[in-house]
Amino acid sequence: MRKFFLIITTIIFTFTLNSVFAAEIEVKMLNKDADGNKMIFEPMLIIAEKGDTVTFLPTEKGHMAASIKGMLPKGIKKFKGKINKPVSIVVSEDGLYGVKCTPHLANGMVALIAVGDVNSDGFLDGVKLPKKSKARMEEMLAQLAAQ
Ligand SMILES: [Cu+2]
Repeated sequence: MRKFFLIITTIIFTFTLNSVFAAEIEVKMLNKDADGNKMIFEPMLIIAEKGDTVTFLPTEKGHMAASIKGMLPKGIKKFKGKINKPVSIVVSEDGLYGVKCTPHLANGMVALIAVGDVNSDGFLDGVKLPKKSKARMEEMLAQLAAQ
């Protein structure tokens, strides 16, 4: 019986710790960043821990955030925010999460969330992206690999 209570206490403690340490990460959706890059998420590459919440904020008008088909870890449901509305996602699985602003996908408005130990091999395989978005994705994957 004592052992049972010890296990329960440990479980509760672990959950509490996770909720205390889970971070809230904010990403701005911008027409232009300080460096003059247009139609951009800031930050574009988001390094998160499992359990964190990533919120995309409509800092400037005309943007939204949605998951990109085929670019989510297994077990993560697709998501889609509305234009000019914030949208949050809890990153509850390790892996890479591809995010887009649908109206500005052709302008390269994509973001990448990396959670835990990430293997980016083949991440872009079979995914159709406009040239600018693909270039930014490749740039971020290279940044990740260099870490
Ligand atoms: Cu946009």
